[in-house]
Amino acid sequence: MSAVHSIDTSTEQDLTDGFHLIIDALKLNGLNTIYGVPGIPITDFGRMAQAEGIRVLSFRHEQAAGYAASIAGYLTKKPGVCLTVSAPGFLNGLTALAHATTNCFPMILISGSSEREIVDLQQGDYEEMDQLAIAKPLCKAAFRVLHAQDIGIGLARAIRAAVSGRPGGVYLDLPAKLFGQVMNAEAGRKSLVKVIDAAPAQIPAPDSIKRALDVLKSAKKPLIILGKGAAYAQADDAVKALVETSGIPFLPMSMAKGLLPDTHPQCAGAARSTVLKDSDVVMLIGARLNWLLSHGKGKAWGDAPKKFIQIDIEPKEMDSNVEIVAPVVGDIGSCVTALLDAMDKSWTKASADWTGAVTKKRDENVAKMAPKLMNNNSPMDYHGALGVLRTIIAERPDAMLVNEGANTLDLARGIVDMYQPRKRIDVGTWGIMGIGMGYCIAAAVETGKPVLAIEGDSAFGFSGMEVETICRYNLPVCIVVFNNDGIYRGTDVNPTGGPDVAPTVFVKGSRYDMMMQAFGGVGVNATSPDELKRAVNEAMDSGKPTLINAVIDPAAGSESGRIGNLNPQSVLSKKK
Ligand SMILES: Cc1ncc(C[n+]2csc(CCOP(=O)(O)OP(=O)(O)O)c2C)c(N)n1
Ligand SMILES: [Mg+2]
Repeated sequence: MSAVHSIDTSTEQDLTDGFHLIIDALKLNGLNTIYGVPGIPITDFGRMAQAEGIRVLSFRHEQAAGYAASIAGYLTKKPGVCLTVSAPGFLNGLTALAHATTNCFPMILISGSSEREIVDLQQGDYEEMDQLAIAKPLCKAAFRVLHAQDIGIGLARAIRAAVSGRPGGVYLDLPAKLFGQVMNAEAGRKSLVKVIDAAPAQIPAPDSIKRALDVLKSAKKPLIILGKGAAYAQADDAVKALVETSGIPFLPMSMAKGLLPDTHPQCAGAARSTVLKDSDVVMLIGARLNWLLSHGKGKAWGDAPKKFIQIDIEPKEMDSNVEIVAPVVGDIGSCVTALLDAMDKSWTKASADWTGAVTKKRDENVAKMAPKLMNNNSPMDYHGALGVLRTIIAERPDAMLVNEGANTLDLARGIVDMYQPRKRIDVGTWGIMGIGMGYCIAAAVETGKPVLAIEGDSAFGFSGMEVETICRYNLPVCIVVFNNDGIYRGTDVNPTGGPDVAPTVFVKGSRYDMMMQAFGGVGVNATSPDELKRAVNEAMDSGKPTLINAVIDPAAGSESGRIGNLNPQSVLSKKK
């Protein structure tokens, strides 16, 4: 037993405990919001944190709380904090921690855990689980604090690990006994650590900048791809200046939309396949050559030889899929600024031949799409409904947009233009369903802006119970459920003719709007684009929690949205 347990309680006013040291350590480091679910052993901790001025947002499921924390990290560059109970609560939060790590969002999952002595002997404690060991392979770092005097340093390590270098998820294991440990208050105060310069600038090597610019100068058809790492960096002015000084067309990845407006003359979003195929030098800024970019090779990239320049904070990212001829390793802000500084006034902008060809293609595609977006069909198709939402975002460019689903995701991404950085938050690197309501809550809490969520009916179901949370905290969230009676389409049939419906099909004619009404929010059933428009505008004006059941033609969608090609195929099933 350590000495801290033997202190005479007559000096109680000079004591502090684990509960308060954790709270003080969080506050000292500006971590003032906790997303979580209460229970043993962290219920009192949540109460005390609230009493001490931390905003403690209680969810209905830890996964949603975890997703909220992860996106809070993305939006603020400070780790989002998720708090859970042991074993099952921890596991529920762990998906979000892994998601944060995969997406490079800073997050700390704090879970209470059971008695170490019993867990380690596997003697069957309440919610027994070796959480630290389980978390380790799924996050960037994992720590356990056993003594009250180590809380300060433990949290400091967690914060640094989460935000420095490539950000990610960190697990912090706090055994039940820690919370009640007492120690001298003065010594406790001194044990706290305020993390200085948690994410230090990482300056790129001058050689790497020169090499990158040499490659860029040699390009006839250059392209810039902006990833969510570039959006995360909050180096918005520098990125804009680099794009505009270079005159190079840019392609925003999903969550980088709005870093420069989608309506920017150099935006090649609507000419994606052309620029991927025809470009000869591609500069990746905070974007990885993963599946979302077809690994930088194959059909999508065409036959013409390509050279890649990559700007990323993580050196291991270089050559991950194809050769990177000019790796630039450093934080996005420092790298982009260094490139700009080295591009003197004589910099020749990308050729008008190339930019003209890209603009022509883009304008053709936009013109082709335009009439589809104006239809007022009932039931709605995706284009009719999204045409309305596109206009609403154009009129309210500072609103946050949350998006998940398959067709609902892919079509919204293509149709709804974004105008400001970090306004679009979505399924991310994994294409994960279930981020929806957690993202809505964190977006509203962290930005104070109104939130519009565009949700597939399946996607919504993963976190739908959190509409109660949204109502409880009276958040300005308007959820539009694209209700096509199922996953991808609501028209599949059971080939056996048996009573079970097909695995992709839900109850027909469901009324998701009534879920919101159950908790005192506004529910609207919208069957035409006109009705949808009215309801969304009303919700965005009022700021009242609103759910709009947007009735979509069950036959309108396609298999897996835009990524049906990723479904495995067998020659056998084709023959049938
Ligand atoms: C956690 C998780 N589980 C399952 C999936 C597989 N999945 C991809 S999209 C999708 C739902 C698509 O249906 P919906 O949200 O209704 O969009 P729609 O295409 O019908 O518009 C599912 C279940 C996933 N991406 N993530
Ligand atoms: Mg659906």
